[in-house]
Amino acid sequence: MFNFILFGPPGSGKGTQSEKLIAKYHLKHLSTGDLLRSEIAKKTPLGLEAKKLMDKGSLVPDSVVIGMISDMLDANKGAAGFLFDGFPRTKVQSEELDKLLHARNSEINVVLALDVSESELVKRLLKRGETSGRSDDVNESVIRARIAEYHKKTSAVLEHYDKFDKVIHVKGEGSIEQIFERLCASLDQLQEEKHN
Ligand code: B4P
Repeated sequence: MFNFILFGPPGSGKGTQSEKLIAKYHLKHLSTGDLLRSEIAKKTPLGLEAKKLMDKGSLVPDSVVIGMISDMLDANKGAAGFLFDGFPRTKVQSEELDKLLHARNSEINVVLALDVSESELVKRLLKRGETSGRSDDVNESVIRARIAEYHKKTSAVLEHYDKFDKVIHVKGEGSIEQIFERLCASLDQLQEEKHN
């Protein structure tokens, strides 16, 4: 099994690159953002609660997303591996993910971290907000709140995986294709090392 986390601040291109990476590497894509938006669209009690937090730029509670990921791991037992997109987003989520994978005789092989400047993040998200219908993208103050939440809580995920020497930084600016090639180069090298 080959599992990795595509990591980065809001708007760094995690969702965009995940679509391309799962097609190439045949992995199961687990995006907590997509799972939450699907709950919102279905107007479930969980979705209605999550929407209030997401609209403010806050993270939803750890227990909610950990439960979702645990269910998805159980529902996809035959997967060749998982691409985690937007999860984990806190130190607690990282520790719980490690436990969930360990219980399934697996682990995170690598964390690919997309590095993008704050001005570029804000520009991309405001642009997406013009067409996406996502309420967390239309307002610059909500976008800035999401970035602040990232610095406060999510950057700890990198420190966690750095301890195990599992983090590779990838330049997340340039064309979508250029960034995809950089990510593939890191993954191909790792998979080659794993097989030797
Ligand atoms: P997510 O759905 O994870 O989304 P994101 O952080 O906004 O974006 P992503 O990095 O995927 O950006 P994208 O590729 O789309 O989170 C949304 C919310 O859900 C969070 O704020 C939080 O409230 C909640 N949530 C999710 N997971 C959670 C968790 N684990 N715990 C707690 N709460 C959680 O790219 C953005 C835009 O840039 C797109 O329009 C794209 O076209 C454009 N773009 C991409 N690459 C580009 C490039 N190279 N050049 C120019 N534009 C580019």
